[in-house]
Amino acid sequence: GKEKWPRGDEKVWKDAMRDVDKDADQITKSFVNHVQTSLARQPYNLDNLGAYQASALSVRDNLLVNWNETALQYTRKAPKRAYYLSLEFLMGRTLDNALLNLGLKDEYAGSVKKLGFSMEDILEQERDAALGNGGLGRLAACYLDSSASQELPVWGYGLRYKYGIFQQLIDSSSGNQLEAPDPWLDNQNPWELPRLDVAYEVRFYGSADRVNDGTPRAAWTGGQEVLAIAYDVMIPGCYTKTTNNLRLWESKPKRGFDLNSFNAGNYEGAVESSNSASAITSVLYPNDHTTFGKELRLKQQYFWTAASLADIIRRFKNIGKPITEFPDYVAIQLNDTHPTLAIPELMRVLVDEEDQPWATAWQIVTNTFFYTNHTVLPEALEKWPVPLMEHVLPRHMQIIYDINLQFMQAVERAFPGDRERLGRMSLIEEGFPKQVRMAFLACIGSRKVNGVAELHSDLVKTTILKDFVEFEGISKFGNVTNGITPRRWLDQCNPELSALISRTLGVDKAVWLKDLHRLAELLPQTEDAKFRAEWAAIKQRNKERLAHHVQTTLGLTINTNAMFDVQIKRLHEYKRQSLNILGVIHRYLTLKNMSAAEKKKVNPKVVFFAGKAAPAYYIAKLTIRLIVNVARIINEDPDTKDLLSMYFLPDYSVSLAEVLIPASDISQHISTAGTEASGTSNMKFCLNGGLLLGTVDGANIEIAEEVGESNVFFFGHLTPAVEDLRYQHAYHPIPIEEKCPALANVLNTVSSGRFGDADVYEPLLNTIRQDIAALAMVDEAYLDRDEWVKKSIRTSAKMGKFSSDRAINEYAESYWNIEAQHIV
Ligand code: HBZ
Repeated sequence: GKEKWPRGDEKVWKDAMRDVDKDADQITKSFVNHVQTSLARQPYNLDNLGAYQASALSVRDNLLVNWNETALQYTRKAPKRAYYLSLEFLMGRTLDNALLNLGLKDEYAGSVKKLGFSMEDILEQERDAALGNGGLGRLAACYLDSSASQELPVWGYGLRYKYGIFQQLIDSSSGNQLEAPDPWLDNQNPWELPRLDVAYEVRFYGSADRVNDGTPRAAWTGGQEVLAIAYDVMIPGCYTKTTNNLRLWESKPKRGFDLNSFNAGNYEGAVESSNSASAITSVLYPNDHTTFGKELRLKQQYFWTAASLADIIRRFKNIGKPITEFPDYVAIQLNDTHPTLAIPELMRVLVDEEDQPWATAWQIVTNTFFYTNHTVLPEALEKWPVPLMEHVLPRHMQIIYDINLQFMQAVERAFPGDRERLGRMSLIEEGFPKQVRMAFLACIGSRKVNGVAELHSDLVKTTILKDFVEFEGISKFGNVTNGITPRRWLDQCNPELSALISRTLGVDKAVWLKDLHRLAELLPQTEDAKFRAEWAAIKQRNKERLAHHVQTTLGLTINTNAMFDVQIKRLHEYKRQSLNILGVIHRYLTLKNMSAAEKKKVNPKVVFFAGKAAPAYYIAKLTIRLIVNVARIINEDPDTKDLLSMYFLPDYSVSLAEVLIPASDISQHISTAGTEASGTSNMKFCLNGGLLLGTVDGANIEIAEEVGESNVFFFGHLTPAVEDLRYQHAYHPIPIEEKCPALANVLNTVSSGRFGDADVYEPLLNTIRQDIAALAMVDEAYLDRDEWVKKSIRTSAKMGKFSSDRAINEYAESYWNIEAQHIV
């Protein structure tokens, strides 16, 4: 039928527009006001996107009050603050989170309903802020949420990329991944406040000349100067006034264009420098766990660290304390080595601009920074070629050489004559070209260093930073096991489960969402059949919600009576999606050989994959292609399709995760032992009552410790065994036909070309080991549904440890030495 305009109750619209009804609720008034004034639109042509924008602007007004108050009180009280420097913040959507944190979700839902809209439709309009690749970027977002919720004075600093992580498309004929840009700012972003008044100049190239006046000073001149402009994003805490800030920098040319070239008629030359300045923050690099040594990436890193430090120093100076007290007021957390240039940059500012002696400056630096390592994979450790550094950042290269000289002398004093050790520990790796080892610089320039799960932190201490532990002492090296925010990853993504938990615990969600250990009070309920039925019914409805989403977005019909088996993460060899896919093929071939009677005993299963491959990562892209093409055959096969199907959901994102995670019965975290530093989606699945199929790696180990080994499905080697196999050449493979004929059959089937491309997939077939048995155990366990639901409840109930509130409090207390500030 024809749509009626305005939507909703005409009188409500009119009263709010004319402001005649003085009692009309504030939310409705502010929504309507934004429609008229901010958006300059009329009620009769307002669509869902407009309604989203009006809601966002109205919610933003609420946040701004708290945000201003928070900033004011931090300035007045001048407590020590912490700054989280991260090149990535994978925030996802904001509106729902802001509404829940403000406690206004029901009120807003009521208002927009009267005006003819549904909150659900409005929420769907928002584009994800996808300024990150994966776990590292999402962790930064969870930590901002927890900092504000714990009332901690923590600000984030990052880059305002014009384009976030690429959009992933799957080519329908080949099954290959295609990449498209993510123009996330095209619809305007109501959540950011441009601060054109907050701007810093950042220099590149030029030359650095020592002053030679008996001080260590140098003058850095010439080259290119660009402007960093601040954009602020409000970070509300959960049920608190505290609203922190995430400051993102945009690069701009210092002048519109070069007047000399312009006047000489060289118009292209005139805009060239302007384009090169804007290019710095144009796009997020889509590589995780590889480094490319690209000049633009180096410029991003320096641009961001220089602007952030200048801003932090200016704020510190407003307190009026001597610069030597900097570390008493400022802690800076380095999220991986990406911001390591902040170390030589602070040295440069202290020595060249503040005229501090070298030793004083180094003392300040090493009491200010903290470094978190997120990987021990050698290919992921950042190294910058010395010639590139000398070209782009000549003064910083001098400073790094000076730091290294002093450092090498100290190592020599501690281990006289140990030349090999000096070579191993030098900040400069010999070779053609020489390279700067950023993890070593981050380590020696920081107060403390930590890994992100117990096993990973042990590996950091015993492998990549072993020499540094011997030199600097073990107490500098710690662990902070990662966490996730239960606000987004339970309350927001699984509202029914959240409501059941609140009812069962007999408290408002505000209580347990900020004290997640209280979930343990659910444990006695495992024996209550009625509770189990409710728990299982919610899982079922979440599966139907996912199926509905896939139906409407992809047009695919999913069997919701099946077990949902989910693996969603970046595509990477070490994460072994290949192992999962081969397990699926094995199941397919087994089903093909079964009699009708045998098939009756099999529980149906749907396997979901999602994740992006770095655009230049050949094997990762090949894995996607294999998944898509195997799915095509399996999902069409009348012999098996009721019992097994498989889907690759394109364009994985935070928003898609919010639909997938609550729907999972079992999820796969099957990295080679010792390679996945922590993993964080493993925590999200378990919090939502999904069981875990995993290897003895990362945070899987600590999850198993909490929930009990009988509630998780573990398989594979332990880390030391993997290390032995890999490094002591102790691995003598037994022919696969002898060890496992069924597996041999799987491998042979892929090689045979049954799914196309006979030999293209060969490189993939090497990683498969022995998860077939673990999959069989999962199937068997799922047959006893009552026991399965008990495992599900026990898992969720024991996830208290993995709240990012716990993690952020560990950083605040044991690392940054900052205190909560209650905003009144
Ligand atoms: O950080 C991940 C780890 O792989 C994962 O185990 C851990 O849970 C998570 C949070 O600590 N690391 C990443 O996500 N790393 C990156 O995304 C990355 C991005 C750019 C790089 C290197 C790595 O240059």
